[in-house]
Amino acid sequence: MTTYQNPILPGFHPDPSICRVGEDFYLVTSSFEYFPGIPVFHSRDLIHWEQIGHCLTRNSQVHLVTGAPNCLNIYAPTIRWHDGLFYVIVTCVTGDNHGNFIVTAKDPAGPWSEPIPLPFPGIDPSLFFDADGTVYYTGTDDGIYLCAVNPETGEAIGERHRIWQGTGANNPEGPHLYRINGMYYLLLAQGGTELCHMAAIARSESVYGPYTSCPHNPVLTNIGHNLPIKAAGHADLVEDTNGNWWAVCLGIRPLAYPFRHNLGRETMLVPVRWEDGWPFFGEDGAVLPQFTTDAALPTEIPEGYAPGSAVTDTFSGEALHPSWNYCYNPVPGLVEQKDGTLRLLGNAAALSEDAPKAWLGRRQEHFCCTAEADLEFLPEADGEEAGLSIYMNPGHHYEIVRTRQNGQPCVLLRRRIGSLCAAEHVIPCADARMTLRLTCSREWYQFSFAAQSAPETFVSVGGGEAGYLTTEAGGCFTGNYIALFASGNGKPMKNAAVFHRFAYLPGAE
Ligand code: 6LW
Repeated sequence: MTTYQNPILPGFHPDPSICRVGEDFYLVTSSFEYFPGIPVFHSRDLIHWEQIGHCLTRNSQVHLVTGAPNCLNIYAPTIRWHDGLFYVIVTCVTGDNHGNFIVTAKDPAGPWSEPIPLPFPGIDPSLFFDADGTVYYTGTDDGIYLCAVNPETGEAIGERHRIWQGTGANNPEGPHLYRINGMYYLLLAQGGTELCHMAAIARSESVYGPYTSCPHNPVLTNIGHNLPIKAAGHADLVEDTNGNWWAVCLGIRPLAYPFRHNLGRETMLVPVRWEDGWPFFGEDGAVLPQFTTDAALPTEIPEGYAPGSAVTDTFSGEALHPSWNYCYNPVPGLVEQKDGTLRLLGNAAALSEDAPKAWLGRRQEHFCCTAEADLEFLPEADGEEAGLSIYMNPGHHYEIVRTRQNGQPCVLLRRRIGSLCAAEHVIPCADARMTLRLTCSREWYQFSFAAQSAPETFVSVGGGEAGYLTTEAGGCFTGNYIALFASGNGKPMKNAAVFHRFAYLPGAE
Protein backbone atom coordinates (compact mmCIF):
# COMPACT_ATOMS: atom_id res chain seq x y z
CA MET A 1 0.00 0.00 0.00
CA THR A 2 1.22 3.51 -0.78
CA THR A 3 -0.03 6.71 0.82
CA TYR A 4 0.46 9.99 -1.00
CA GLN A 5 -0.62 13.58 -0.45
CA ASN A 6 -2.32 16.05 -2.77
CA PRO A 7 -1.37 18.33 -4.42
CA ILE A 8 1.38 16.47 -6.27
CA LEU A 9 2.40 19.84 -7.77
CA PRO A 10 1.79 22.49 -5.08
CA GLY A 11 1.33 26.14 -5.96
CA PHE A 12 0.18 27.64 -9.24
CA HIS A 13 0.09 24.57 -11.55
CA PRO A 14 -3.37 24.63 -13.16
CA ASP A 15 -5.03 22.73 -16.03
CA PRO A 16 -2.69 19.68 -15.87
CA SER A 17 -2.37 17.30 -18.82
CA ILE A 18 -0.45 14.02 -18.73
CA CYS A 19 0.86 11.31 -21.04
CA ARG A 20 2.96 8.17 -20.59
CA VAL A 21 5.81 6.89 -22.78
CA GLY A 22 6.97 3.48 -21.57
CA GLU A 23 7.68 3.88 -17.84
CA ASP A 24 7.92 7.69 -17.99
CA PHE A 25 5.09 10.12 -17.32
CA TYR A 26 5.13 13.70 -18.59
CA LEU A 27 2.86 16.51 -17.40
CA VAL A 28 2.32 20.13 -18.47
CA THR A 29 0.37 22.98 -16.87
CA SER A 30 -0.84 26.42 -17.98
CA SER A 31 1.34 29.46 -17.34
CA PHE A 32 -0.54 32.64 -18.44
CA GLU A 33 1.75 35.70 -18.53
CA TYR A 34 4.76 34.00 -16.98
CA PHE A 35 7.85 33.12 -19.01
CA PRO A 36 9.23 30.60 -19.83
CA GLY A 37 5.80 29.20 -20.60
CA ILE A 38 4.23 25.75 -20.10
CA PRO A 39 6.45 24.00 -17.54
CA VAL A 40 7.15 20.32 -18.33
CA PHE A 41 7.38 17.76 -15.52
CA HIS A 42 8.58 14.14 -15.44
CA SER A 43 7.85 11.27 -13.08
CA ARG A 44 8.07 7.49 -12.98
CA ASP A 45 5.72 6.95 -10.04
CA LEU A 46 3.11 9.73 -10.61
CA ILE A 47 3.74 11.05 -7.10
CA HIS A 48 7.29 12.45 -7.23
CA TRP A 49 7.89 14.89 -10.09
CA GLU A 50 10.85 16.85 -11.40
CA GLN A 51 10.67 19.89 -13.63
CA ILE A 52 12.61 19.12 -16.82
CA GLY A 53 12.02 22.32 -18.76
CA HIS A 54 9.43 24.46 -20.51
CA CYS A 55 7.80 24.32 -23.95
CA LEU A 56 7.96 28.07 -24.61
CA THR A 57 11.52 29.28 -23.99
CA ARG A 58 12.04 31.66 -26.92
CA ASN A 59 10.48 35.03 -27.69
CA SER A 60 9.89 33.71 -31.23
CA GLN A 61 7.45 31.12 -29.84
CA VAL A 62 5.16 33.48 -27.93
CA HIS A 63 4.59 37.16 -27.36
CA LEU A 64 2.92 37.56 -23.98
CA VAL A 65 0.56 40.54 -23.86
CA THR A 66 -0.27 42.96 -21.06
CA GLY A 67 -3.76 44.27 -20.43
CA ALA A 68 -5.38 41.76 -18.08
CA PRO A 69 -2.90 40.24 -15.59
CA ASN A 70 -3.59 36.63 -14.56
CA CYS A 71 -6.32 36.36 -17.24
CA LEU A 72 -4.60 36.27 -20.63
CA ASN A 73 -1.89 34.47 -22.60
CA ILE A 74 -1.09 30.75 -22.10
CA TYR A 75 -4.22 28.82 -21.13
CA ALA A 76 -4.76 25.08 -20.74
CA PRO A 77 -2.31 22.86 -22.68
CA THR A 78 -2.52 19.18 -23.64
CA ILE A 79 0.51 16.90 -23.98
CA ARG A 80 0.43 13.77 -26.11
CA TRP A 81 3.08 11.42 -27.59
CA HIS A 82 2.79 9.67 -30.93
CA ASP A 83 5.23 7.82 -33.09
CA GLY A 84 8.35 9.19 -31.41
CA LEU A 85 7.23 12.80 -31.16
CA PHE A 86 5.79 14.81 -28.26
CA TYR A 87 2.99 17.25 -29.07
CA VAL A 88 1.79 20.09 -26.85
CA ILE A 89 -1.28 21.94 -28.07
CA VAL A 90 -2.32 25.16 -26.36
CA THR A 91 -4.13 28.47 -26.66
CA CYS A 92 -2.55 31.91 -26.41
CA VAL A 93 -5.43 34.16 -25.40
CA THR A 94 -4.75 37.78 -26.24
CA GLY A 95 -7.25 40.64 -26.06
CA ASP A 96 -8.41 40.16 -29.62
CA ASN A 97 -7.97 36.50 -30.42
CA HIS A 98 -7.60 32.99 -29.19
CA GLY A 99 -4.61 31.65 -31.06
CA ASN A 100 -4.39 27.86 -30.88
CA PHE A 101 -1.09 26.21 -31.84
CA ILE A 102 1.02 23.06 -31.54
CA VAL A 103 4.68 22.77 -30.56
CA THR A 104 6.56 19.48 -30.92
CA ALA A 105 9.73 17.93 -29.53
CA LYS A 106 11.56 14.62 -29.64
CA ASP A 107 12.89 15.30 -26.15
CA PRO A 108 10.23 16.66 -23.75
CA ALA A 109 12.96 18.57 -21.92
CA GLY A 110 13.23 20.57 -25.13
CA PRO A 111 13.96 22.36 -27.30
CA TRP A 112 10.39 22.53 -28.56
CA SER A 113 9.55 23.62 -32.08
CA GLU A 114 8.28 26.92 -33.32
CA PRO A 115 4.47 27.08 -33.10
CA ILE A 116 2.35 25.35 -35.76
CA PRO A 117 -0.69 27.64 -35.95
CA LEU A 118 -4.17 26.09 -36.05
CA PRO A 119 -7.36 27.45 -37.68
CA PHE A 120 -9.58 26.55 -34.76
CA PRO A 121 -11.33 29.06 -32.45
CA GLY A 122 -11.76 28.90 -28.69
CA ILE A 123 -9.70 27.43 -25.88
CA ASP A 124 -8.70 24.13 -24.24
CA PRO A 125 -7.41 22.30 -27.31
CA SER A 126 -6.59 18.59 -27.16
CA LEU A 127 -5.28 16.03 -29.65
CA PHE A 128 -6.38 12.42 -30.12
CA PHE A 129 -4.42 10.02 -32.34
CA ASP A 130 -6.86 7.36 -33.53
CA ALA A 131 -5.83 3.81 -34.40
CA ASP A 132 -6.59 4.37 -38.10
CA GLY A 133 -4.07 7.22 -38.25
CA THR A 134 -6.63 10.01 -38.13
CA VAL A 135 -5.75 12.79 -35.69
CA TYR A 136 -8.58 14.74 -34.09
CA TYR A 137 -8.57 18.21 -32.56
CA THR A 138 -11.07 18.76 -29.79
CA GLY A 139 -11.68 22.19 -28.33
CA THR A 140 -14.07 24.53 -26.64
CA ASP A 141 -15.73 27.44 -28.42
CA ASP A 142 -19.22 28.03 -27.09
CA GLY A 143 -19.35 24.24 -26.69
CA ILE A 144 -17.24 21.17 -27.34
CA TYR A 145 -16.30 20.40 -30.94
CA LEU A 146 -14.08 18.07 -32.89
CA CYS A 147 -12.31 18.24 -36.23
CA ALA A 148 -9.77 16.06 -37.99
CA VAL A 149 -6.41 17.80 -38.28
CA ASN A 150 -2.97 17.37 -39.77
CA PRO A 151 -0.77 17.95 -36.70
CA GLU A 152 2.34 18.45 -38.80
CA THR A 153 0.88 21.33 -40.80
CA GLY A 154 -2.03 22.46 -38.62
CA GLU A 155 -4.48 22.12 -41.50
CA ALA A 156 -8.08 21.24 -40.68
CA ILE A 157 -9.35 18.15 -42.49
CA GLY A 158 -13.09 18.17 -43.14
CA GLU A 159 -15.73 19.86 -41.05
CA ARG A 160 -16.01 20.74 -37.37
CA HIS A 161 -18.53 18.66 -35.46
CA ARG A 162 -20.17 19.63 -32.17
CA ILE A 163 -20.15 16.57 -29.96
CA TRP A 164 -21.28 15.84 -26.39
CA GLN A 165 -21.68 19.04 -24.32
CA GLY A 166 -21.57 17.52 -20.84
CA THR A 167 -24.53 16.94 -18.54
CA GLY A 168 -26.00 20.43 -18.97
CA ALA A 169 -23.85 22.30 -16.46
CA ASN A 170 -22.34 25.60 -17.55
CA ASN A 171 -18.98 25.96 -19.27
CA PRO A 172 -18.26 22.56 -20.79
CA GLU A 173 -14.51 22.80 -21.55
CA GLY A 174 -11.19 21.02 -21.29
CA PRO A 175 -12.22 18.10 -23.54
CA HIS A 176 -9.99 15.04 -23.94
CA LEU A 177 -10.70 12.01 -26.18
CA TYR A 178 -9.53 8.44 -25.46
CA ARG A 179 -10.09 5.05 -27.07
CA ILE A 180 -10.40 2.40 -24.37
CA ASN A 181 -11.48 -1.20 -24.92
CA GLY A 182 -12.89 -0.34 -28.35
CA MET A 183 -14.99 2.61 -27.19
CA TYR A 184 -14.39 6.33 -27.59
CA TYR A 185 -14.51 8.24 -24.29
CA LEU A 186 -14.88 12.02 -24.02
CA LEU A 187 -13.82 13.50 -20.68
CA LEU A 188 -14.55 17.17 -20.07
CA ALA A 189 -14.70 19.84 -17.38
CA GLN A 190 -17.93 21.65 -16.54
CA GLY A 191 -19.36 24.03 -13.94
CA GLY A 192 -16.56 26.59 -14.30
CA THR A 193 -13.15 26.49 -12.68
CA GLU A 194 -14.43 27.72 -9.31
CA LEU A 195 -16.32 25.95 -6.49
CA CYS A 196 -18.84 24.34 -8.90
CA HIS A 197 -16.08 22.69 -10.94
CA MET A 198 -16.49 19.04 -11.97
CA ALA A 199 -15.52 16.50 -14.60
CA ALA A 200 -17.94 14.41 -16.64
CA ILE A 201 -17.45 11.59 -19.13
CA ALA A 202 -19.39 9.96 -21.96
CA ARG A 203 -18.70 7.15 -24.44
CA SER A 204 -19.57 6.24 -28.02
CA GLU A 205 -18.83 3.63 -30.68
CA SER A 206 -18.11 6.48 -33.10
CA VAL A 207 -15.74 9.38 -32.47
CA TYR A 208 -18.45 11.66 -33.84
CA GLY A 209 -21.03 10.25 -31.41
CA PRO A 210 -23.73 10.01 -30.31
CA TYR A 211 -22.17 9.88 -26.86
CA THR A 212 -23.84 8.23 -23.88
CA SER A 213 -23.37 10.06 -20.60
CA CYS A 214 -21.87 8.08 -17.71
CA PRO A 215 -24.65 7.07 -15.31
CA HIS A 216 -22.75 8.45 -12.32
CA ASN A 217 -21.72 11.80 -13.79
CA PRO A 218 -20.14 14.02 -12.61
CA VAL A 219 -17.41 11.40 -12.21
CA LEU A 220 -15.15 13.88 -10.42
CA THR A 221 -16.15 16.71 -8.11
CA ASN A 222 -15.65 17.87 -4.54
CA ILE A 223 -19.06 19.56 -4.48
CA GLY A 224 -20.99 18.30 -1.47
CA HIS A 225 -17.88 17.07 0.29
CA ASN A 226 -16.47 18.85 3.32
CA LEU A 227 -12.88 18.61 2.13
CA PRO A 228 -9.89 21.01 2.21
CA ILE A 229 -9.58 20.61 -1.56
CA LYS A 230 -12.24 22.31 -3.65
CA ALA A 231 -12.98 23.26 -7.28
CA ALA A 232 -11.68 19.88 -8.52
CA GLY A 233 -11.95 19.51 -12.27
CA HIS A 234 -10.13 19.86 -15.61
CA ALA A 235 -8.89 16.28 -15.56
CA ASP A 236 -6.81 14.10 -17.88
CA LEU A 237 -6.65 10.28 -17.74
CA VAL A 238 -3.57 8.05 -17.98
CA GLU A 239 -2.96 4.28 -17.69
CA ASP A 240 0.18 3.12 -15.89
CA THR A 241 2.45 0.18 -16.77
CA ASN A 242 0.48 -2.12 -14.46
CA GLY A 243 -2.83 -1.39 -16.20
CA ASN A 244 -4.05 0.84 -13.36
CA TRP A 245 -5.66 4.14 -14.28
CA TRP A 246 -5.15 7.57 -12.79
CA ALA A 247 -6.32 11.13 -13.40
CA VAL A 248 -4.57 14.42 -12.83
CA CYS A 249 -6.80 17.43 -12.27
CA LEU A 250 -6.72 20.87 -10.77
CA GLY A 251 -7.99 21.81 -7.32
CA ILE A 252 -7.73 24.67 -4.84
CA ARG A 253 -6.93 24.67 -1.10
CA PRO A 254 -8.69 27.69 0.47
CA LEU A 255 -7.00 29.42 3.40
CA ALA A 256 -10.11 29.29 5.58
CA TYR A 257 -13.78 30.19 5.44
CA PRO A 258 -14.93 32.12 3.38
CA PHE A 259 -13.11 30.14 0.75
CA ARG A 260 -10.28 32.27 -0.61
CA HIS A 261 -7.16 30.73 -2.09
CA ASN A 262 -3.73 32.30 -2.51
CA LEU A 263 -1.64 29.42 -3.91
CA GLY A 264 -3.51 29.22 -7.20
CA ARG A 265 -5.08 26.12 -8.74
CA GLU A 266 -2.79 23.17 -8.00
CA THR A 267 -2.26 19.76 -9.65
CA MET A 268 -3.87 16.78 -7.91
CA LEU A 269 -3.58 12.99 -8.55
CA VAL A 270 -6.63 10.70 -8.33
CA PRO A 271 -6.76 6.89 -8.56
CA VAL A 272 -9.34 5.64 -11.10
CA ARG A 273 -10.96 2.21 -11.35
CA TRP A 274 -13.15 0.84 -14.15
CA GLU A 275 -16.41 -1.08 -13.73
CA ASP A 276 -18.78 -2.06 -16.56
CA GLY A 277 -16.90 0.22 -18.95
CA TRP A 278 -17.20 3.30 -16.76
CA PRO A 279 -14.49 5.00 -14.65
CA PHE A 280 -14.82 5.68 -10.92
CA PHE A 281 -12.55 8.52 -9.77
CA GLY A 282 -11.04 8.94 -6.31
CA GLU A 283 -13.17 8.39 -3.22
CA ASP A 284 -16.82 8.60 -4.25
CA GLY A 285 -15.72 10.89 -7.10
CA ALA A 286 -13.84 13.25 -4.78
CA VAL A 287 -10.20 14.33 -4.65
CA LEU A 288 -8.81 13.67 -1.17
CA PRO A 289 -5.83 15.44 0.41
CA GLN A 290 -4.42 11.94 1.00
CA PHE A 291 -4.98 8.66 -0.80
CA THR A 292 -3.83 5.19 0.27
CA THR A 293 -3.77 2.75 -2.61
CA ASP A 294 -2.24 -0.57 -3.53
CA ALA A 295 -2.22 0.53 -7.16
CA ALA A 296 0.70 2.94 -6.74
CA LEU A 297 3.89 2.38 -8.69
CA PRO A 298 7.21 1.68 -6.95
CA THR A 299 8.59 4.93 -5.54
CA GLU A 300 11.19 6.65 -7.72
CA ILE A 301 12.53 10.01 -6.52
CA PRO A 302 13.77 11.95 -9.56
CA GLU A 303 17.04 13.87 -9.33
CA GLY A 304 15.85 17.18 -10.79
CA TYR A 305 14.20 20.19 -9.20
CA ALA A 306 10.86 19.28 -7.65
CA PRO A 307 8.12 21.87 -7.09
CA GLY A 308 7.47 22.00 -3.36
CA SER A 309 11.11 21.51 -2.41
CA ALA A 310 13.43 23.91 -0.56
CA VAL A 311 15.67 25.98 -2.83
CA THR A 312 18.82 27.97 -2.07
CA ASP A 313 20.02 29.85 -5.12
CA THR A 314 23.41 31.64 -5.17
CA PHE A 315 23.00 32.58 -8.81
CA SER A 316 26.07 30.68 -9.99
CA GLY A 317 26.34 29.31 -13.53
CA GLU A 318 24.78 30.52 -16.74
CA ALA A 319 21.12 29.48 -16.47
CA LEU A 320 18.56 30.67 -13.97
CA HIS A 321 17.22 28.10 -11.51
CA PRO A 322 14.18 26.40 -13.17
CA SER A 323 11.80 27.72 -10.50
CA TRP A 324 12.25 31.34 -11.68
CA ASN A 325 9.82 33.05 -14.03
CA TYR A 326 9.82 36.42 -15.72
CA CYS A 327 6.56 38.37 -15.86
CA TYR A 328 5.96 38.64 -19.64
CA ASN A 329 8.75 38.12 -22.15
CA PRO A 330 12.13 39.07 -20.63
CA VAL A 331 13.54 42.47 -21.64
CA PRO A 332 17.32 42.34 -22.19
CA GLY A 333 19.29 44.08 -19.45
CA LEU A 334 16.57 44.20 -16.78
CA VAL A 335 17.38 40.83 -15.17
CA GLU A 336 20.84 39.32 -15.53
CA GLN A 337 22.55 36.43 -13.76
CA LYS A 338 26.32 36.83 -13.94
CA ASP A 339 29.44 36.47 -11.82
CA GLY A 340 27.51 34.62 -9.11
CA THR A 341 24.94 37.35 -8.64
CA LEU A 342 21.50 38.28 -9.90
CA ARG A 343 21.41 41.87 -11.12
CA LEU A 344 18.10 43.73 -11.47
CA LEU A 345 18.37 47.07 -13.29
CA GLY A 346 15.00 48.73 -12.78
CA ASN A 347 13.35 50.45 -15.71
CA ALA A 348 10.79 53.23 -15.36
CA ALA A 349 7.93 50.77 -14.72
CA ALA A 350 6.77 50.68 -11.13
CA LEU A 351 5.98 47.33 -9.51
CA SER A 352 2.29 48.24 -9.66
CA GLU A 353 2.37 48.80 -13.41
CA ASP A 354 1.12 46.13 -15.80
CA ALA A 355 4.29 46.20 -17.89
CA PRO A 356 7.53 44.27 -18.40
CA LYS A 357 9.82 45.24 -15.52
CA ALA A 358 12.87 44.13 -13.52
CA TRP A 359 10.98 41.31 -11.81
CA LEU A 360 11.86 37.67 -11.21
CA GLY A 361 9.50 35.43 -9.30
CA ARG A 362 8.87 31.85 -8.16
CA ARG A 363 5.61 30.29 -7.07
CA GLN A 364 4.51 30.34 -3.44
CA GLU A 365 3.93 26.60 -2.97
CA HIS A 366 3.15 26.36 0.75
CA PHE A 367 0.85 28.22 3.08
CA CYS A 368 3.72 28.36 5.62
CA CYS A 369 7.13 29.13 4.16
CA THR A 370 10.03 31.56 4.44
CA ALA A 371 11.87 33.40 1.70
CA GLU A 372 15.14 35.27 2.16
CA ALA A 373 17.14 37.43 -0.24
CA ASP A 374 20.61 38.90 0.31
CA LEU A 375 20.56 42.31 -1.36
CA GLU A 376 23.36 44.76 -2.10
CA PHE A 377 21.90 48.09 -3.20
CA LEU A 378 22.41 51.71 -2.22
CA PRO A 379 19.89 53.81 -4.18
CA GLU A 380 21.46 56.85 -5.79
CA ALA A 381 18.25 58.80 -6.31
CA ASP A 382 15.00 59.18 -4.41
CA GLY A 383 12.45 56.68 -5.65
CA GLU A 384 14.94 54.06 -6.82
CA GLU A 385 14.03 50.78 -5.14
CA ALA A 386 14.59 47.05 -4.92
CA GLY A 387 13.10 44.40 -2.70
CA LEU A 388 11.21 41.20 -1.97
CA SER A 389 7.49 40.94 -2.77
CA ILE A 390 4.58 38.55 -2.34
CA TYR A 391 2.92 39.29 -5.66
CA MET A 392 -0.41 38.25 -7.15
CA ASN A 393 -0.53 40.90 -9.85
CA PRO A 394 0.30 44.60 -10.34
CA GLY A 395 -2.73 45.58 -8.28
CA HIS A 396 -2.26 43.15 -5.39
CA HIS A 397 1.14 42.74 -3.68
CA TYR A 398 3.01 43.40 -0.46
CA GLU A 399 6.76 44.02 -0.31
CA ILE A 400 9.71 45.06 1.79
CA VAL A 401 11.40 47.87 -0.15
CA ARG A 402 14.99 49.13 0.04
CA THR A 403 14.80 52.70 -1.28
CA ARG A 404 15.71 56.35 -0.65
CA GLN A 405 13.37 59.10 0.51
CA ASN A 406 14.41 62.78 0.76
CA GLY A 407 18.02 61.74 0.27
CA GLN A 408 17.77 59.22 3.15
CA PRO A 409 18.44 55.50 2.42
CA CYS A 410 15.75 53.47 4.18
CA VAL A 411 13.71 50.27 4.28
CA LEU A 412 9.92 50.28 4.34
CA LEU A 413 6.79 48.15 3.95
CA ARG A 414 4.46 48.78 1.04
CA ARG A 415 1.07 47.16 0.57
CA ARG A 416 -1.15 47.49 -2.49
CA ILE A 417 -4.66 46.04 -2.54
CA GLY A 418 -6.34 47.37 -5.66
CA SER A 419 -6.63 51.15 -5.44
CA LEU A 420 -5.41 51.15 -1.83
CA CYS A 421 -1.67 51.60 -1.41
CA ALA A 422 0.27 52.36 1.76
CA ALA A 423 4.01 52.81 2.35
CA GLU A 424 4.77 52.64 6.06
CA HIS A 425 7.20 51.72 8.81
CA VAL A 426 10.05 53.67 7.18
CA ILE A 427 13.31 52.66 8.89
CA PRO A 428 16.51 54.60 8.02
CA CYS A 429 19.35 52.25 7.02
CA ALA A 430 22.62 53.23 5.37
CA ASP A 431 23.95 49.67 4.99
CA ALA A 432 24.58 48.71 1.38
CA ARG A 433 23.95 45.03 2.12
CA MET A 434 21.09 43.41 3.99
CA THR A 435 19.04 40.24 4.16
CA LEU A 436 15.33 40.63 3.41
CA ARG A 437 12.95 38.06 4.86
CA LEU A 438 9.32 37.15 4.09
CA THR A 439 7.53 34.76 6.46
CA CYS A 440 4.27 33.34 5.10
CA SER A 441 1.45 31.77 7.09
CA ARG A 442 -2.20 31.02 6.35
CA GLU A 443 -3.14 34.30 7.99
CA TRP A 444 -0.28 36.74 7.44
CA TYR A 445 2.68 37.76 5.29
CA GLN A 446 5.40 39.22 7.57
CA PHE A 447 8.46 41.15 6.41
CA SER A 448 11.72 41.88 8.21
CA PHE A 449 15.35 42.67 7.40
CA ALA A 450 18.80 42.35 8.92
CA ALA A 451 21.43 44.94 7.95
CA GLN A 452 24.95 43.68 7.29
CA SER A 453 26.11 45.62 10.37
CA ALA A 454 23.80 43.47 12.55
CA PRO A 455 23.23 40.25 10.55
CA GLU A 456 21.54 38.36 13.36
CA THR A 457 19.10 41.12 14.21
CA PHE A 458 16.01 40.95 12.04
CA VAL A 459 13.93 44.12 12.29
CA SER A 460 10.22 43.84 11.43
CA VAL A 461 8.66 46.32 9.02
CA GLY A 462 5.25 44.69 9.43
CA GLY A 463 3.15 42.81 6.92
CA GLY A 464 -0.35 42.15 5.63
CA GLU A 465 -3.27 39.73 5.65
CA ALA A 466 -2.92 36.69 3.40
CA GLY A 467 -6.63 36.87 2.68
CA TYR A 468 -6.33 39.99 0.55
CA LEU A 469 -3.79 38.41 -1.81
CA THR A 470 -6.13 35.72 -3.07
CA THR A 471 -7.80 34.93 -6.37
CA GLU A 472 -11.19 35.80 -4.90
CA ALA A 473 -9.97 39.18 -3.58
CA GLY A 474 -8.20 40.39 -6.69
CA GLY A 475 -6.77 37.69 -8.87
CA CYS A 476 -7.91 35.49 -11.71
CA PHE A 477 -6.36 32.25 -12.99
CA THR A 478 -2.92 32.31 -11.31
CA GLY A 479 -1.47 32.05 -7.80
CA ASN A 480 0.95 34.13 -5.71
CA TYR A 481 4.61 34.54 -6.61
CA ILE A 482 7.51 35.41 -4.30
CA ALA A 483 9.43 37.94 -6.36
CA LEU A 484 12.64 39.96 -6.44
CA PHE A 485 12.17 43.34 -8.06
CA ALA A 486 13.81 46.69 -8.82
CA SER A 487 12.37 49.87 -10.24
CA GLY A 488 13.44 53.41 -11.06
CA ASN A 489 9.81 54.48 -10.56
CA GLY A 490 9.55 56.77 -13.53
CA LYS A 491 13.10 56.65 -14.84
CA PRO A 492 15.61 53.86 -15.50
CA MET A 493 17.99 53.09 -12.66
CA LYS A 494 21.68 53.88 -13.19
CA ASN A 495 23.02 51.02 -11.10
CA ALA A 496 21.62 47.55 -10.67
CA ALA A 497 20.35 46.06 -7.45
CA VAL A 498 22.50 43.00 -6.80
CA PHE A 499 21.10 39.87 -5.15
CA HIS A 500 23.69 37.41 -3.82
CA ARG A 501 21.42 34.67 -2.48
CA PHE A 502 17.79 33.62 -2.45
CA ALA A 503 16.29 30.88 -0.30
CA TYR A 504 12.79 29.34 -0.29
CA LEU A 505 12.14 27.22 2.79
CA PRO A 506 8.85 25.30 3.20
CA GLY A 507 7.42 25.40 6.71
CA ALA A 508 5.08 23.08 8.57
CA GLU A 509 1.74 23.29 6.72
C1 6LW B 1 -8.92 27.03 -18.93
C2 6LW B 1 -10.35 26.61 -18.88
C3 6LW B 1 -10.83 27.36 -17.70
O1 6LW B 1 -8.44 27.12 -20.23
O2 6LW B 1 -9.95 28.29 -17.29
O3 6LW B 1 -12.40 28.12 -16.26
C4 6LW B 1 -8.97 28.40 -18.29
N1 6LW B 1 -11.93 27.21 -17.15
O4 6LW B 1 -10.52 25.21 -18.77
C5 6LW B 1 -7.67 28.84 -17.73
O5 6LW B 1 -7.26 28.00 -16.68
